Amino acid sequence: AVPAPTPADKFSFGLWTVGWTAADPFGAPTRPALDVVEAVERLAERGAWGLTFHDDDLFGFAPERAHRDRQIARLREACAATGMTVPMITTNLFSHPVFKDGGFTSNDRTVRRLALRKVLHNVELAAELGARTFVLWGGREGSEYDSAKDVRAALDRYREAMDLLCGHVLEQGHDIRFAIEPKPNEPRGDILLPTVGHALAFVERLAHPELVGVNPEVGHEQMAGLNMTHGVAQALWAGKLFHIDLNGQRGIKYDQDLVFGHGDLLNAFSLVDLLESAGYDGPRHFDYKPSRTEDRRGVWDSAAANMRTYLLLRERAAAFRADPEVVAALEEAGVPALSEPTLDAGETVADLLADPALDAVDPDALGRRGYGFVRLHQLACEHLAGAR
Ligand code: GLO
Ligand code: NI
Ligand code: NI
Ligand code: NI
Repeated sequence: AVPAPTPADKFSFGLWTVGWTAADPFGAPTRPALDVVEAVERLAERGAWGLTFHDDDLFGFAPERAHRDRQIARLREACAATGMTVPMITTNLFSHPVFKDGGFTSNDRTVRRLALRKVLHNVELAAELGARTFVLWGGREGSEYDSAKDVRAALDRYREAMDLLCGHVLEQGHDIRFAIEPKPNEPRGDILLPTVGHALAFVERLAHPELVGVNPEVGHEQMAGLNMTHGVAQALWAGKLFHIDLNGQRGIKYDQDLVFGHGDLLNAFSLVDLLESAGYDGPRHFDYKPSRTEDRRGVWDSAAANMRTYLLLRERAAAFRADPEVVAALEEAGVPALSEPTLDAGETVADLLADPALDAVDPDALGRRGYGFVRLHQLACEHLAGAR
């Protein structure tokens, strides 16, 4: 039986995901617009915990004051009635033509100032709604032509923007942290901060690195041919996994935004295993798109599918970890042994260089060691396939 999602699982969805009307570069929308109240109600019925949104998703670009207030009030009422939360919000710096060369890093200074003002307004909204995480996806920060962007200057401007935002949040006393969402390309030919690793390195150069982490997305790492689980592990290691975008992607191609697990299922399995065993307690946020072929029912079926897949993988990962054969195979593979420091406590370089035990080692014999990784992985596959 598939476990039923509950708010304790902390599943959240972007309003732009279930609300996507499925217009793509080659075709018109296939579904009508979705109202925010319906989104909150339908998601709550299915056991979700949170709704996230871009400013433009809820009240459009440059809204009339009354319309903006009304939409925020309707969202608040729907949340109060259903128990749904708004754990994260984000700003759209990519749809309007003004941002065609970027927001924080547009070559046009006035555009950069407009972008900053738009984000500052939405940071205030985040604080009002009690959202603890503010995601920044710089989809238009980048270029198609190397000569068109001074990347070092662009990174200076990116840093300037982040330092300003962090300074503002500290000054206002808001309980908000920023999470940068890397993506290698699409819509720009090359996007700045293309992978988790690039973003982590950037964060260390900021004035307030403690306020900035990452929001890795499954499909974005996989579009770059990278291993999402490894990227997330490094983010956790750095204390920087502030948020996560779960979805599915099949290889190096356009951004598919499939349901979580509908791409590389084995990588999804190791990702859930990692999140659960590392004690990640942030939102499990789905950033997917109900495929263009789907009608309203398909939208809600696909929303539920994300949560079902996560919960099934969580169950399968727990069974994998509890299986004595797996425990033995992990031991044989040396997986737990990697946690032991390579030098003894207090051991020096001189001690290591003079270690008689190392003189006695036969490297050829050591080189014949089998690690049993394939057998271990097969055990994972069998658990995933429900055979154990
Ligand atoms: C697009 C991104 C986008 C972000 C969103 C949150 O590929 O995944 O959906 O997650 O703008 O800032
Ligand atoms: Ni994405
Ligand atoms: Ni995507
Ligand atoms: Ni995303």
